[in-house]
Parts: sequence; structure tokens; C-alpha cells
Amino acid sequence: MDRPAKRAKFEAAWERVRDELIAHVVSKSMPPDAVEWYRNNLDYNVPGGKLNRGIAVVDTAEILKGAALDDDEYHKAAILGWGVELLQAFFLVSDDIMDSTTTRRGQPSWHHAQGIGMIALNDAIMLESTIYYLLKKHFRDTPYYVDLLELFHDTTFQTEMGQLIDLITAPEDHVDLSKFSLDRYRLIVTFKTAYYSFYLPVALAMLMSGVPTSYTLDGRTIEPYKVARSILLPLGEYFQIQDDFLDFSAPPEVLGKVGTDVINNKCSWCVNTALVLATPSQRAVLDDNYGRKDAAAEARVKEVFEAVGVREQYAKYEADVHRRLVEKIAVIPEGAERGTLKREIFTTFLEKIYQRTM
Ligand code: DMA
Ligand code: MG
Ligand code: MG
Ligand code: MG
Repeated sequence: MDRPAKRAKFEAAWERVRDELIAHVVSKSMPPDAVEWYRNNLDYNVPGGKLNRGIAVVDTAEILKGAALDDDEYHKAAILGWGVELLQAFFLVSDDIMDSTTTRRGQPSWHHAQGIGMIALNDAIMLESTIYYLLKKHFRDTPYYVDLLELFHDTTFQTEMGQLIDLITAPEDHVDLSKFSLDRYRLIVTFKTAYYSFYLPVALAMLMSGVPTSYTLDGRTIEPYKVARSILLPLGEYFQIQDDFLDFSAPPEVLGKVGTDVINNKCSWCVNTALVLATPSQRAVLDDNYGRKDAAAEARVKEVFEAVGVREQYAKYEADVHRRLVEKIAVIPEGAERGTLKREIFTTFLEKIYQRTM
């Protein structure tokens, strides 16, 4: 199945999930205006993104099975996939409130849409609660139900810790580059992005496919969830570094959006790299111009990025991280047994993002 067909099938599963959620609130005696509000919350915030995270659950379950999923397996994987998308929707609605962001996915942010305002806060929490309604309804009787609950809860906490360090490192209204560093950056992106975007979808598919906490292969003890984490967290970091580099370097007509990280005082890979390499006078230019809502200041910052060689650093980093990940994946012990890890899970992820330009 090609990418658009996969996406269409996954989106069709959403229609079914959404309808059962609506039926649930109706059954709880919610009046029509409340049902309508919840429906709008779901439709506005959940299905409109790239859906890479949700579809990754289905893809991983398929690779682990080594064959196409039957209808029941597909439905289960798709519900977990929509669980990831619901979690992301919960984070994004909250994030746009905290970041005072007025647009998302080419439309007003939910709290900024007509007539919503701070009810968006309750809506965000309802998006989160929806995950646990779905898990209970569809997985209550499976042996891995508690593992699913723990995984969603743990991942949520990790992401919230990431949001916390992100918010206190780069407050919207106060620029202080002395708080930035590449170590701080790595910690922020691992917690804020990598756990929920890369580890969560794969670990969900592993649980659903019956991958145990540990198994023995050729006399060696393997802890497959640890192995998956040891690859997917650096992969997530790589993905975010790409995102930051493209924000600085990609032509808007290729990227589909205008980069705003410099203007918005983001603790981005580019500024952290420039801070390491800058001379005292270049550092002064960064201090005076970073995070200012002003195109001329932004241009001065980008000049420093060019002068210190951010582009060359990135090319070097990308070649390096790709080689490191390829080597890591190559040594994963692999057997034909069901319920064991397959290298293909990680290689498809890696090749999908390697040298991406948008
Ligand atoms: C968004 O981070 C973080 C989560 C957990 C959704 P961000 O504010 O850096 O990203 P965006 O530019 O998408 O608002
Ligand atoms: Mg944001
Ligand atoms: Mg944010
Ligand atoms: Mg970005």
C-alpha cells in the first residue's frame, strides 16, 4: 500500500473512532450543544496533521508481524495510533496557549478560534481523557492493558517535563542566551519531542504485538524496549535538529512555512551551535538581536549563523548521526521468532528522515 492509501485507511478509522466517542458523550446525557462542542474539539484538533506518529503504530505492527494485519489487528493498531494523535492534540492545544501562538496547521490555534478562548484548556484535558476511554473500551480485556496505560502515562509525564524545561529556558518575553547550551537543548528535545513522537508509537506496536520485556536470542538476553529507546531517542533528537536547521535554511516555498525560531527566541540547535563557535563580537550581535520581533535583527543573527559555519556543522552532524544510527541498528540481534525486534522498524524510520529538505 502506498503512502496516500495508508493515510486514507488510517483516516477512515478516525471516522469510526470519532463516532463512538460522540455516542459515548450522548450516552452520558450530554445536551446537544455540549456534544457539538466536543465534536468540534475533536475534528478541529485531532485529524489535521501529517499523522506520521499515528501511522507509525500501524507500520511497526506490520513489520513485527511480517505480514499484512487482519481487520481486528488493524483496528487495534489504528486505535493506538489515534491515541498518539489525541495525545499530540492535547499537547498542541496546551502548547499554543502557553506559547501565545495564534496559528497552527494553517488555521487559528484552537484557543484563538472564534468563541473558544480559555475553554480550550478544558478541551485539551478532554482530548487527553479521551485516550483512556478508548483504551478501556478496546483493550480492557487484553493482557497488556496496564502496560498501555503506563506507557501513555509515563510518556505524558516525560513530555510535560520537556515542556517545563523548554518554557523556563526560553520564556517568550525574556531573552537570555546564557541559559542556552547544547546539553540543555538535547535534554529539552528528548523529553519534549522524542519520547512521544518516536518511542511511544513503536512501543505501543510492540506491546500490541506481544513483544516481552526481555527474551533470549543466541544465548544473549535482549531487553527490546530498552533497545528501541536507545535508537529512537537519538533519532528523535536528529529529527528535531533537522527541523531547527530547516527553519533557518530552507526556502519557504520548499518548507511550506516561514522560519520563526530566531524571532521567537527558540532554544534551537542553530543558535546553540553558533553560541559554541562565536567570537566575543559575534556573541554580542547574538545577545543584542536574538528573539527580537524585528526583521533586521533577525537578518543580523542569520549573518552570524552563516559566518560561524552553521551549515557546515549541520552537514557534519548529519553524516555523523546517520553513520552512528546505522551502526547501532546493524548490531541489533535479530531472529525469525514472533514477538522479537526487527531492524527494519528502525531503518524505515531513519531512511524516511535522512537528508529530508522539508
Ligand atoms: C511543541 O513544542 C511541543 C509539544 C510537546 C507539542 P514547540 O512549542 O517548540 O513547537 P511548535 O512550534 O509546534 O509550537
Ligand atoms: Mg509552541
Ligand atoms: Mg512550546
Ligand atoms: Mg520548528
